Amino acid sequence: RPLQLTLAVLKPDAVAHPLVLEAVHETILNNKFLIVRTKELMWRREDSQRFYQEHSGRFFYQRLVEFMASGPMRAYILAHEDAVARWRSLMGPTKVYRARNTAPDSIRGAYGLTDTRNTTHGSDSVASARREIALFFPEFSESLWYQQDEPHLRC
Ligand code: DAT
Ligand code: MG
Repeated sequence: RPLQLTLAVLKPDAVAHPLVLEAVHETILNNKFLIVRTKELMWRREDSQRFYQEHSGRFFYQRLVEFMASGPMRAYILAHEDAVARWRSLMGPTKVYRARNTAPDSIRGAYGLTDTRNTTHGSDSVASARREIALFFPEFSESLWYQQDEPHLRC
């Protein structure tokens, strides 16, 4: 069956804690994702503003932008038959108290610190994934990957 791509990001709070970084990486491996690309990077505030422009004007926007540019992150392009929904489900809800109460075993339920410092990002649709992968991995060609790699990787 065809593989879907998503963008997963370990946010600065996760990368700052080696055990959290390792645990989230293990979660990726244990859930049969293919790691298509991975890199560590740090953003400027402008990168962060552009990535979260859909939230500009919300009360948490400045806080979010500052936090995402506050330290190194680790980004992954993940492939899976149901990559977008599967990764969102492993992450758990956005807000930390909801995550802890309704999905304590999810990534955010287990490791999220606050509503802002919530450990991971995951694209919320195939269209978002395409846009977000291009922002984190400008050198990656999704169309070339679907032509040259995906046919050999799908089951
Ligand atoms: P998600 O990251 O689950 O896709 P989102 O796209 O609604 O959630 O928001 C992006 C990020 O913004 C989120 O990971 C953390 C921050 N955020 C969202 N809602 C928030 C809130 N009510 N208070 C503080 N930060 C919030
Ligand atoms: Mg989102």
